[in-house]
Amino acid sequence: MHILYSFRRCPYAMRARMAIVRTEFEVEHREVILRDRPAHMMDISPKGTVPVLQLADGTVIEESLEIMQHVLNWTLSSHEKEWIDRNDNEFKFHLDRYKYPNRYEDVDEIEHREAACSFIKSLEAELPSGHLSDAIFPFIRQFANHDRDWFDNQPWPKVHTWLSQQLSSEEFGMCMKKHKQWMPSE
Ligand SMILES: N[C@@H](CCC(=O)N[C@@H](CS)C(=O)NCC(=O)O)C(=O)O
Repeated sequence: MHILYSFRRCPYAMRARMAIVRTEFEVEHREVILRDRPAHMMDISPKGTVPVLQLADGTVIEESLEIMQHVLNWTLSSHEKEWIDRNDNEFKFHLDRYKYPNRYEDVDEIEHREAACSFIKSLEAELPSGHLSDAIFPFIRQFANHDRDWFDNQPWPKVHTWLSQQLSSEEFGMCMKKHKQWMPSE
């Protein structure tokens, strides 16, 4: 059996789980609490981030995008790479500083919210679809949830519809199923 170490609210883990749900790839789901990471997970992936997929043959895949690519048999086009690169670097940088300004020195959360908007405006002009959409929407969900009233009042009708379609999908519901913390004795 393949093993997936995951954390429910992590957007990287969400994108990996979306790929798994879409393909009915079977895994043993091991829910992780980040401050109490299982020794086996740390042994196979010392960098300590989730998600981590260990295939039945022992191969370890410890990057969410690589998990998606493996599960979906997905080869990224250069266009998809550019989008994901912007999401994972530019947008995530501003998202973290908007959500958690106290974790950084001299950070103005509103400036970072403004900077993050440039990515959302690009999405509004060209919505992603398919696997690319699954790779990106968990991060937009986080951004939206931080101040839902503000987000809902922005002039982004296409992004609003796209996000709510993703969030109300059966697949997302499956991917957000609750699991209790995995214990090595299980
Ligand atoms: N590049 C990694 C990033 C994964 C990541 O940063 N996950 C966060 C949770 S959302 C994590 O495990 N953080 C734990 C830590 O940094 O100690 C991926 O795409 O899988």
